[in-house]
Parts: sequence; structure tokens; C-alpha cells
Amino acid sequence: MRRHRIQLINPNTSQAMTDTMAQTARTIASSRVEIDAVCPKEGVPSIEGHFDEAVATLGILQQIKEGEERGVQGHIIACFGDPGLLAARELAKGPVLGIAEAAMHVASLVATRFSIVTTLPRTVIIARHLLHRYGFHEQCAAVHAIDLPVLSLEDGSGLAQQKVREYCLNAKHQDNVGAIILGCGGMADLAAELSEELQMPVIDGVGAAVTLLESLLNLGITTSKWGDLDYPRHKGITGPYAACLSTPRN
Ligand code: 2AL
Repeated sequence: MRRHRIQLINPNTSQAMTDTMAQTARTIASSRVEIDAVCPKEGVPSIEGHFDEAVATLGILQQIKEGEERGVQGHIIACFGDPGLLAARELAKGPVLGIAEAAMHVASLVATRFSIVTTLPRTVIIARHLLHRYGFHEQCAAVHAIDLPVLSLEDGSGLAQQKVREYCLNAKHQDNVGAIILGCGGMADLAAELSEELQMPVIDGVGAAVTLLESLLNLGITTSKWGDLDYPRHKGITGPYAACLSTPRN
């Protein structure tokens, strides 16, 4: 089997969250996969709304370009809103997976219905839009928000983790679902323990994306350049946006 190098892109600037996700990703990946965990130097410290997603997208595109130049073969956008996913696919030669789509696909393989537990209430609509876009809305019973900001998962108090556990337990007993998806990259380290405690699949998108991406690379499958995901056309883009476009094409 070939060796693969992939990059885990945390689109927010939190190094603590990048480290949490990298640790989970490396636990899940096989020994044949090397993982570069990166986050932008500038941008938003957490992504909790449409504005944050728009700001984070340029950083993601820059990381895609830099990663491909370093020889990375695949990419994960490690934020539950999957910001910039299709734009990243246009830019990348290798496959690009979002953690929300990876988690939804994996949940749909092991349960007929699932619920999602996310962070702030304002992120619920982002998850709902993705459920529609990916065709999973009929399988999702509920999207619950613990009503704490993303960075509370990194504050060391354990409060956010406790709330995630409570909401997962409630979803298990009230939503009539067979699986629960953790709706934030910063929850990546909780899935294994919660699955054990709840005796049902609790799915983290980072682990799901690492596994799916490794499978695509084992199959030798890259992003289709036939059609709308073809490389962006060069047409005199100016300013910092132009810097994203020098991806080698071969
Ligand atoms: C996220 C996430 O996964 N990372 C981040 O900064 N915001 N999304 C979310 N729903 O909490």
C-alpha cells in the first residue's frame, strides 16, 4: 500500500483546537498516513456564523494552495459548517472533504436517523442548510445547540464537554435516533468515550473525514476536473485572492 500525506485544515486561528483535532486524526489514521495539521495565521478565532465562514474561506483556499505545493495529496476542512468546500475542490487536485459531510455520510451508513449536537444556536441553521445540500435532511431528527461558544471547548473547565454529554444522552432517549453526530471540530476527542458510554455510534467528523479521505486515496481517486470542479479560470484576479491561484496543474 502507498503512503499518503494529507492536511487537516482548521479554518479558525485557534491552535488549541487544531491540536485537539490533530491528536484525534492521528489516532484514527493508519500508519501509512502522515497528517499536517494547519490553521491560518490570520482570520477568525472561531467560526459561529455566516460572516465567520466568509472570512475563514480565504484562509482555507490559501492552505489548500500551500498544501498542494508541499506535496499533500488530500485535504480536510475541519469546521462543521464545511466553509469553502466547493471552492476548495476547484482549487485542489487531491480530494477535499468537509467534516460535516463526512460525519453525515458515516452516520447514514450505520443508522436510519441521527441527531446533531452543536455549539451556539446560531450555528444550527448552518447544519440545516448542509443537511439539505447533502440530501440528509430526512434522516436528521434534530439539531441541538449546547448554547456555549466554540472556544469554550478549549477553556479547560470541562463545562462544554459536560453539556455535550448531557445533550447526547437526551438525544438518545428523546429523538428516536440510532446515532449522534458531534457538530463541532473541537468535540473530536469526545466521540470514542461517548460511543462507549451511550452504547450507540457517536460520530465525530474529523475521524470520519480522515478515514474516508484515506479510503479515497487508497482507491487513487482525486477531485474530478471534468466540469464545475475544474481549476478556477485565470482572469486577472487581484489582491490577496490572486495568491490562492498558483496551484500547479498536472
Ligand atoms: C465550528 C467548528 O467546527 N469550528 C469552529 O470554529 N466552528 N462549528 C460549529 N458548529 O461549532
